[in-house]
Amino acid sequence: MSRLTKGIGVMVALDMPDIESALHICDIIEHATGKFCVKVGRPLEMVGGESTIREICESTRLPVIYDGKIADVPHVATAIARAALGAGAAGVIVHGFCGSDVLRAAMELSMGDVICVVEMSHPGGQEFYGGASEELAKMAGELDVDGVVLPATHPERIRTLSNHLPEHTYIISPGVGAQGGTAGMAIANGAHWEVVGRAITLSDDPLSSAEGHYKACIAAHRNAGVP
Ligand code: NUP
Repeated sequence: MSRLTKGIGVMVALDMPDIESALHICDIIEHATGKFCVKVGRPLEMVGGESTIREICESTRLPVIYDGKIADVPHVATAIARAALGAGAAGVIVHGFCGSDVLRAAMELSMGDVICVVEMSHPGGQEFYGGASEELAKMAGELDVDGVVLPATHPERIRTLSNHLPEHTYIISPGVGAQGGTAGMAIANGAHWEVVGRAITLSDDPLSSAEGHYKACIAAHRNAGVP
């Protein structure tokens, strides 16, 4: 499976606890106008583990990211990452706070993208990350991870923290819609992929919601003149 690219797009978060609904959303998103990928979260993974990730990957042409928010010692972290990437995921999300050896071990698999959580989007994400995220961003940049997670709920943090990243690192940004982030704001502040879950998957019309979010991202990118 091809890795993610840096261009502007929407990553649709699949957190529903059943495969049929997830496949249905994938089918809709495949036919949407715009640049999209999907993200398999833990609630969906809990349904059938590795075989759920494999089924999603084999059923869609969209790139699939596994959001296990892997947070463990290197040999366990790599076992999880290996399973997800071996099942066809284009990349895995790994917590940065476990340290550089965990990220390095996942990168050494060379099986897909490694995306490092640098700062989280929920209110509690500000309690501890505030003091650590600059260091986490520097570490992610020095390791040259493929991508990082920065919060769409605090777009100004994207602008600040991206200063520590190499030019080619992509930024994915959750928190748009249900968590209060405005569509396009993360992109306007330097993100490349806005992560949108419930605002699309629970919408009465997921297709137009997805296309609307994509259009907002493109418009924000054009207006902001960010690279
Ligand atoms: O900091 C993070 N915040 C966050 O919401 C890091 C994440 N990976 N996510 C994920 O993004 C979360 O697990 C969910 O899959 C998605 C947001 O979904 P929603 O709030 O748009 O429904």
